[in-house]
Amino acid sequence: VFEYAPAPESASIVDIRPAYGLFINGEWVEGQDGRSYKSVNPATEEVLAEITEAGPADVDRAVAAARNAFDNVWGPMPGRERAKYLFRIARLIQERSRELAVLESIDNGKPIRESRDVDLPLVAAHFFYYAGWADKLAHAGFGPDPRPLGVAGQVIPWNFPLLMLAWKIAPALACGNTVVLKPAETTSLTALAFADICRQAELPPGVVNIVTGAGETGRALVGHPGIDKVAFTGSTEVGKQIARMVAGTRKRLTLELGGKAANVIFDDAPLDQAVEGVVNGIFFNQGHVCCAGSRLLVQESVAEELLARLKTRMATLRVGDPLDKNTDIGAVNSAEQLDKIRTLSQIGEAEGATRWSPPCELPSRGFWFAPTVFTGVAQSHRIAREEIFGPVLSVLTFRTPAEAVEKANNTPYGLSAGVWTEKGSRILWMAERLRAGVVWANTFNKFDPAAPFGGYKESGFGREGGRHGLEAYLDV
Ligand code: TXE
Repeated sequence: VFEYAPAPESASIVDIRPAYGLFINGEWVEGQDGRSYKSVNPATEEVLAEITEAGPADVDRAVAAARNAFDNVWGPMPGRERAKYLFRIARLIQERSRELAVLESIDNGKPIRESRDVDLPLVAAHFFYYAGWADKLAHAGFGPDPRPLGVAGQVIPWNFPLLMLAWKIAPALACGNTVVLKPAETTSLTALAFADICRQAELPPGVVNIVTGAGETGRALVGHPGIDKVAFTGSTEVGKQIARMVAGTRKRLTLELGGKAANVIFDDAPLDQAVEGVVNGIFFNQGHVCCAGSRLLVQESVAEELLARLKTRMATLRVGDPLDKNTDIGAVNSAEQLDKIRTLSQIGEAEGATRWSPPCELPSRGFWFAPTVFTGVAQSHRIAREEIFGPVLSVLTFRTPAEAVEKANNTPYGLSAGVWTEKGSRILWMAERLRAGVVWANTFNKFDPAAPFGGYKESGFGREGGRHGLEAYLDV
């Protein structure tokens, strides 16, 4: 059993322990090969904690615990009983939401306003929503006797650490599956805090297991013969590797991968409202959003006016301390991601696009990138084709609705899109033609646990959220 050192005296609302073990079978345990890595605060580069790196033997233990819990406790438990635990978890998340929001902002770099007002309310909402389904699965239209799949291996990214955990764990548990979840290596802390919440909720041991580590741990989990389902959110590249690993096995798979969404603005759109939508679309969460509106498609007749207003608005965005309630753009999550954003932005300039950022003083330590817009972007430019996953907007123009659709769909991805127009008929016309899992009309980046979310094309397959999200965890 992993022994905790006491929390340092400086610990305030959040209790970050100096070192964390793995959460297996309801207990904190040491990793079997003694390896660990450091978790860093991206806003200061300070080391936050030492995190255990799970090896294959640890993954093995976690899967065995999940199997045992599935066979003997959670699988046979009536849905109404499972619901009680999920409601309890949801309430505990609400009670501890202030602490969890601060922890998320420290570990991930996102502004506290977002973790407090967006991430945490949505995390709780997902557990409430799926708790409500747990005793109603026989009435969900899947047939009279839907069954859980068994043990789910879940791998999540660093951009919405606790929210992605909720998207994965809540529906899996509601349906009667047990899980082994691996958070991203740069953002493990809220998943580990969630393990504490499972204990507080007296969730039976083994129903939720958290194994920390990087790609190697993820591979060990995905490739483990004892799991029945793999759920992954992350890069398209790793998603394809996982699809290859899972091919030829009995495992079910859902993938939620990258995006390059078009935010399409017509000349009749209310421009100030559209500017807010563009800002929210690309600068929310530093642009570390798979469904970010990273390509702005604006109708030629209003392009100049819209860009002028956008630049004025961008100049008001505050970049800095994630824990400051006035901050709009926090820290980039890691040095690697910052490097990727810088490289693609340099490529954008080299390919001939025009780069602009408002004057902006960035802190000397930590990982920062100023809000950036590229104009004069051609569809062939890499910044128009590749996911940058940072606060970088590429602007293209169009003349007709048909041209807007053609350009919006000219991407291997298909996760989301936005349409701004006063004409309801045009919204419907566009929504029918855009090849994207979500189309927002006169808004952007709006999420609801009752709405299915997921991609077309290389953005992956399967849906999370809503009744559709249950399908990924049931046999019927
Ligand atoms: O992703 P990875 P990275 C995109 C975004 C970003 C790029 C790279 O463009 O710049 O991906 O980010 C685990 N088997 N998105 O490198 O590697 C890993 O430990 C099993 C979009 O962080 O895909 C982490 O837990 N697991 C995206 C998770 O996969 C493996 C969110 C995601 O990391 C693995 C994040 C392997 N072989 C990045 N290799 C979105 N869709 O929202 C890594 N992992």
